[in-house]
Amino acid sequence: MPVFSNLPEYRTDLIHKITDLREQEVLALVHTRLAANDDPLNIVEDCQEGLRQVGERYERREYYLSGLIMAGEIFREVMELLSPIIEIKFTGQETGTILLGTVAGDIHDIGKNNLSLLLTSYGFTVYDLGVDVPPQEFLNKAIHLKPDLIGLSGLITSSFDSMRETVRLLRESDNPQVAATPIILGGNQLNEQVCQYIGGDAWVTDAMTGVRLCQSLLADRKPSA
Ligand code: B12
Repeated sequence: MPVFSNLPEYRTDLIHKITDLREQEVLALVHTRLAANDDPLNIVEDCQEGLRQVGERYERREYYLSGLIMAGEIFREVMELLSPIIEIKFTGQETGTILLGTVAGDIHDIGKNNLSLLLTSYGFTVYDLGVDVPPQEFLNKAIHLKPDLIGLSGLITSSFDSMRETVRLLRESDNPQVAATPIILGGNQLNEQVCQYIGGDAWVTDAMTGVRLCQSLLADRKPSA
């Protein structure tokens, strides 16, 4: 996790504007940073930190649910500006396929969509099942598609049990290829202990690390020449 207190002012400025839900100021600042050729991934990272702080205000009851909704909407608008640039800037020739979805009971999809955008830009084929995906649906699609990797997204504590159940079902599949498919977990609330509880192969809290992980897992699976 980056140390945000060490960031330059123009970056903490965006974080604060997101945290304060200043929609128009956020969008103006994003335009300014893009015009100055800033890395779009830095902008995503700053937004993610801003959203995390919105979540903290919600926990402290300084914001209501509407605050979370507003924050999500601001980020969606930011991503509308960033997506075309990310698609051009980040390209790759990966040939792997990944089955992706937000697990049952959880409707958070901003982070999952970011990951999907980056993976697609790098050349991966992404099958996105959407949100609130039951374990059985992951299994059915995995049997049908035989992906190289499976990615489970979950942002709320209760999604850990959905992730665990999904992993169990996949691992116990009669289909040996599906049972052996690496499963990556993603979401801001994850840590090593939670990953072990769920039974995933790896976990990440940001999309770019997720892409690198997918690349290295695929390299491990491909037979060496
Ligand atoms: C926006 C938001 C919402 C929006 C979501 C809109 C949407 N379309 O997604 C709405 C308003 C719908 C919402 C609803 C709720 N929310 Co909410 N929400 C948030 C908030 C503020 C931001 C989440 C976000 O988008 N972050 C930005 C993205 C970019 O980050 P990310 O999701 O972590 O994703 C990154 C990585 O994790 C990774 N990644 C993500 N998925 C995957 C998957 C794979 C395979 C990989 C490799 C990587 C990867 O890549 C992403 C990009 O870098 C968080 C606060 C926080 N700390 O995150 C709370 C938060 C997650 N919500 C919370 C809560 C409590 C709720 C509600 C229960 C509120 C309520 N009373 O109804 C509901 C739950 C609804 C449900 N059943 O799912 C809590 C969860 C607490 C907990 N421990 O369970 C949080 C943490 C806020 C808080 N601090 O209290 N929420």
